[in-house]
Amino acid sequence: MTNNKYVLSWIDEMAAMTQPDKIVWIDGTEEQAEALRAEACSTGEIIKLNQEKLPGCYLHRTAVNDVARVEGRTFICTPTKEEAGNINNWMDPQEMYTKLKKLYTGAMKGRTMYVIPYSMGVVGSDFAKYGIELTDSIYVVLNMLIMTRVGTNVLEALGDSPDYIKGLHAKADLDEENRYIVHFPQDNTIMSVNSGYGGNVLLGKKCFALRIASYLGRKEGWMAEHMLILGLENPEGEVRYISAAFPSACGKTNLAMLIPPEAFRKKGYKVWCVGDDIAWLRVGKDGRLWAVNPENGFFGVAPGTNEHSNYNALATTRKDTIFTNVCHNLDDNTVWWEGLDENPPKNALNWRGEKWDYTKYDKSDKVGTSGAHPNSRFTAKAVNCPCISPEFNSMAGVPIDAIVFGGRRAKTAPLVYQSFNWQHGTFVGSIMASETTAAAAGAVGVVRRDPMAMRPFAGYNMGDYFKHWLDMGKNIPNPPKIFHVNWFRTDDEGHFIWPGFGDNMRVLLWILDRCAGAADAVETPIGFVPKAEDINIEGLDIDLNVMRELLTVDKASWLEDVENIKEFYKLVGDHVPAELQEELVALEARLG
Ligand code: GTP
Ligand code: SPV
Ligand code: MN
Repeated sequence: MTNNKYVLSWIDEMAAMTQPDKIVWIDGTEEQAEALRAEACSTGEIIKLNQEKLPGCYLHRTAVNDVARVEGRTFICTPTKEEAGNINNWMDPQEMYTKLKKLYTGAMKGRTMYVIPYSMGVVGSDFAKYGIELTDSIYVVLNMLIMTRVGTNVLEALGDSPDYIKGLHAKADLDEENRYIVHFPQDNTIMSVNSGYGGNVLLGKKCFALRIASYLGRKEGWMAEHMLILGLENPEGEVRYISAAFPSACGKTNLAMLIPPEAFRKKGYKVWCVGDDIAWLRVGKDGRLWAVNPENGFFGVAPGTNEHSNYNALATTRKDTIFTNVCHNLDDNTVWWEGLDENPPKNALNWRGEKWDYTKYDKSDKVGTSGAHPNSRFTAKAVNCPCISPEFNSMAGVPIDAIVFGGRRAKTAPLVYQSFNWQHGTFVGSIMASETTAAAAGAVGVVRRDPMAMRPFAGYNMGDYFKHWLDMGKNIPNPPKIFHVNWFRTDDEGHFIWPGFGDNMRVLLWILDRCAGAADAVETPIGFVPKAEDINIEGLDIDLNVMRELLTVDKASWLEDVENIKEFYKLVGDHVPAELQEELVALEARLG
């Protein structure tokens, strides 16, 4: 398929180590994909679902101990620990290569090694970067075919160049103790072993498009961010673009595909989805910041997705979709998850593949008693999304008016606020915090600082990453305005106060009005907050008092946060830029 000597010699070397029985090149054709699906069905790796109700759809279950990203086992192996920083796990590259070699040696005996040439971004575009993933998992191949642009045209575009990202994945024996997700930024190399779950093994996604790409972006003057990209069309037919960084399972897919509330829909407002997880951003010739979504599909959270919360995501999954760790309805061979509807299947298998009794479901023990795993996912094609943006395949991307940060905060963070300027906006991103979710292994619901939603994904020192944000600001003549949102404030009973989902559009409108200089705001110690009456609540069962509550800036809890931020900056270490330390001092002073 290629004469590229860099590619061929690397594959030879990896095959000599892992010792597969055979090597199969993935060419991107439907014939080959269909043959692989049939093979995976014959071994039970995937299950063919009801083809009348869900054409082209399959179910896969991962191992029970392998259901989320494993941040504790994810490493950035730069020559010095300082380059990786205190937030990343680090090991000396040679030591890590030696350790991994033992785990990979013979790992593909009796198995097939698939060679997946793929592109992140439209093949041939200025933004595009190419990768080759070697894997012994058909599930990975089928997911990569949806999530990235795969095929022989990638090899043609690469030509004789050594400029591609090497990715080696072996399932090995799925041993948790020897699970490693490792990045060697200086070698353009990713190595993943002993996992079969999404973000650990679809190496184009978090490993390449965020960790390696963020490293390359700093070197080359662009940014790789954990951001959705959406276009909001007004009744005049003008589309403005917003990118937003929320941590894992905090609402990116939902916001990216939102359907405006009825009153707005009738007036002609519409949201177009460009991307739901990753944005690559570059300064355009016009001096604005331009974004592309390097992915080609969605790896979305299933639980909570339904006709009302996210109609477009649900519609996207009605064909050509791989479901992972959801509940299997045996009566009609379809899938189900908590929050899909009020009718849990009576005759079903849970995400572990065991007979499931829906009457035993206990919300406080989702992993133990739910039908679907809380981090169960769908892999679906972007082209199948009813609101996919006409700009999705654009070579140039879309110009960004507003960057939005956000997290899950029961208290403290108001519904929305605007930063004073780029530097302060970078500070606002750097102090982001959110309650942890099931997307990563570990405790759920614990507040932790997650700067720019990149804590698990920055491929180098977090302090240098902050510096890169500040530097980018100086190089964008007409930068986006920076905001922060929080859909997750709760009342004393723990209920969300803000309705969220489609109604989040009301907040986006205020944001775009601010960008256009058309909305008012109140200056507070943390930034500009809307006046309660400036968020359009037409048709909502919420009054101005509730809006005021959602928008309050409680000084005492912010001062508590300041203490926590100081600790966090200490943890990040001495690479935190002086400008951000000054912003922190200024915030504390304004809070009095
Ligand atoms: P990753 O794919 O892990 O990066 O997640 P994501 O950021 O795309 O999150 P997603 O949109 O899949 O939402 C995760 C969970 O949050 C789902 O269970 C949603 O139903 C829920 N959620 C999303 N938006 C809102 C909102 O506005 N309000 C509330 N209360 N819940 C929301
Ligand atoms: C996330 O955890 O942010 C995801 C899912 O988008 S994964 O691909 O597993 O990282
Ligand atoms: Mn994500």
